[in-house]
Amino acid sequence: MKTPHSVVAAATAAALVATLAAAPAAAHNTLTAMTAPAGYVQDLEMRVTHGCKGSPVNGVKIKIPEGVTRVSVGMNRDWKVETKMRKLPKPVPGEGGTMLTETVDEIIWSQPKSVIPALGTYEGFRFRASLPNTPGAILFFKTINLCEKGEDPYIDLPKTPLPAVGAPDFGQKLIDFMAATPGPAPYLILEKPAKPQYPWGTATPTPRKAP
Ligand SMILES: [Cu+2]
Repeated sequence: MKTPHSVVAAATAAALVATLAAAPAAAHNTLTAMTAPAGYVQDLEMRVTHGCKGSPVNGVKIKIPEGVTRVSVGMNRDWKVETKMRKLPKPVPGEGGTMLTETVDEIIWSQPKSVIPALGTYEGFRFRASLPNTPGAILFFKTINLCEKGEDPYIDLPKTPLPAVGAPDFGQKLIDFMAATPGPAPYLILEKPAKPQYPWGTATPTPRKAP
């Protein structure tokens, strides 16, 4: 027998499902993982799920948000990949003791071997980046799908800042934002890491002694 509490929970869950089904959020561009540990170098993937009002997708542009550096783009044999750079406000450490003065501003995939059909399938666009060490922050990766006819922009940001991650109304406010605009920018929530990314350290291993 259901307790009143579980009935309420079931009703709430049903209402949430109805909200998500009513909102086209499930069909928008989103990052495959919507959370990541703050400060990690993270593999990311932007998922493109449909074309522009029936027109197939033949290009994708992603704007890299402030604070995200050391971007590299996954090898892709089906698309031409280009990056645009921007100057950093101040240099940040790069690999091997170097300092970086600029970072990727935009990634552009174009000229596919074959287009993404307007409906019925999806494709992931992979890149990798160093995330800022700011647990609780939300990064927005503005993305535009370019189609044979028209474009489908996911560049809208919340009109009022979202409550802090973990606040009681955070989830609802996030759902409201996703439903309130035709093109919400894909987001990534930075979580406090449970452990360092490289708990064993990153020093070069000691070479083995010759036999
Ligand atoms: Cu959509």
